[in-house]
Amino acid sequence: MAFPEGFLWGGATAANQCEGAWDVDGKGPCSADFMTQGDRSHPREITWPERVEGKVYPGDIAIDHYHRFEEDIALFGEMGFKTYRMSIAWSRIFPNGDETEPNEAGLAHYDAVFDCCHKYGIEPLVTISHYETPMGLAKYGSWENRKVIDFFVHYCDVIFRRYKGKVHYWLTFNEINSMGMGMMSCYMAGGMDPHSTPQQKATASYHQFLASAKAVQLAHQIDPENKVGAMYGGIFSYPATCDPDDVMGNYKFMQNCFMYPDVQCRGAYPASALKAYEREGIVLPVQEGDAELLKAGTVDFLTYSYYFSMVAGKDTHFDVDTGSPVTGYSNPYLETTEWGWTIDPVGLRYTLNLFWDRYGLPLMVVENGLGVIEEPGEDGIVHDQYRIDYHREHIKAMRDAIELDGVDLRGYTTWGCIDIVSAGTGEMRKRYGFIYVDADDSYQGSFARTPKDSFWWYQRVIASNGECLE
Ligand code: BGP
Repeated sequence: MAFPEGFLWGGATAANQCEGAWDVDGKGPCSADFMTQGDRSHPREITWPERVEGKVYPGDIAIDHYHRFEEDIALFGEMGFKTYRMSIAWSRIFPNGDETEPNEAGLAHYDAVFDCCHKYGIEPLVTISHYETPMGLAKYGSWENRKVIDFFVHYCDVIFRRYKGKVHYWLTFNEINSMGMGMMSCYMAGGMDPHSTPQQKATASYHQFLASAKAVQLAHQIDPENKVGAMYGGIFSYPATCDPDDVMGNYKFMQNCFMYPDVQCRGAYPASALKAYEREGIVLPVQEGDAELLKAGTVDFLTYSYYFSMVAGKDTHFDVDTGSPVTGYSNPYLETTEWGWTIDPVGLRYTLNLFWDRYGLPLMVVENGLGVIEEPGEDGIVHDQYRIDYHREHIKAMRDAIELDGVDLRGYTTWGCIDIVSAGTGEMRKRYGFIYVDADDSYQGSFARTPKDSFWWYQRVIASNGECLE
């Protein structure tokens, strides 16, 4: 059998994209609550500090998972999930982020969620911060301020103690490299002002690294059974050609992206990143003891999202205004989704090898999936053979990485295992799920849940531990 016994098959969501109930039971406003709905041609707007009358904020209702989690988790159980990757909305526990006492209603909610998971034999895999920073922290400058580390660690301390024995797998920051990317990304990744400068983003990342390192140590102290992982947002690229300048351009691009897992997995900034900061005049706010802390707080495992691969080369650069990578190339060998994302299962095997060779840490693929516009057929069912094909090829790539390459891969959680709101565009109609949710982009509908064809297929995959892929 290629997949090891105990392989963690499952699915993934994030609180702000599925829960709704944005102001219920004492929850405070988080970054996602100020992001309007967009679509492929209109980016989402960030309206912080206001919520503008008449605009749609998709996270307000989302798929109402907050009130329907029992039904949803029962369906995950029916599929045979071994794990459910989800996030705790920080502002349900600390409404403004900086309180001393947690909000009991928020804590009780996740007690019920975790109990429900265990009822179905599902091990929760919890992201502590997934694009939902309490906006009460904006008055401090959010992650630019070192104080925010203490608020985050206090939040961790509370949830590690409260859920001891119920949760064993934690991820500190979703796609931690988002902080260094574009305007929307740094807001999503940490409630930062979208116009933050490269210096501000580098400072914020530095603080997130320290916070993550402290969280790792604390999790181990509170429960030696705890395992804490890093989560990298899957940016990977191939060289545009074998022109050495393209190969070098691609390498520099990847080096830049890998700074994030390097710090979390190796406990220090790579020399290339420090040199780049020096050239750009960026100064990290280093204090005594920080280097030791980063070393002592390396993660137990590395996870990442994988949707597509990119191409980079001598013309690749980071846009100076937005910080977004401009790779400047496309890949003629790959098809793309309706949202222009390349479909590249071989790239998944490639990246698993890359990370295994680079860090030698256990790996999990915690996001992978196909976002499409789809409607139920006349029989009321979504017949999503394309999604089955997509996942089958990616599972084969993981199988090859394990069986042929010896990669230590421990789990696979597909993104949006139930239809949820898209993070990038805010659309509901960009659907990834094995379960169809009857809600449209205006959040109208019955919200009924119906298994798609892929639901029964994934059930067979899990039951056979990845042997049966048809
Ligand atoms: C990742 C995020 C998720 C998620 C996914 C799919 O970057 O961690 O939150 O939503 O991408 O992206 P989208 O929702 O934009 O299709």
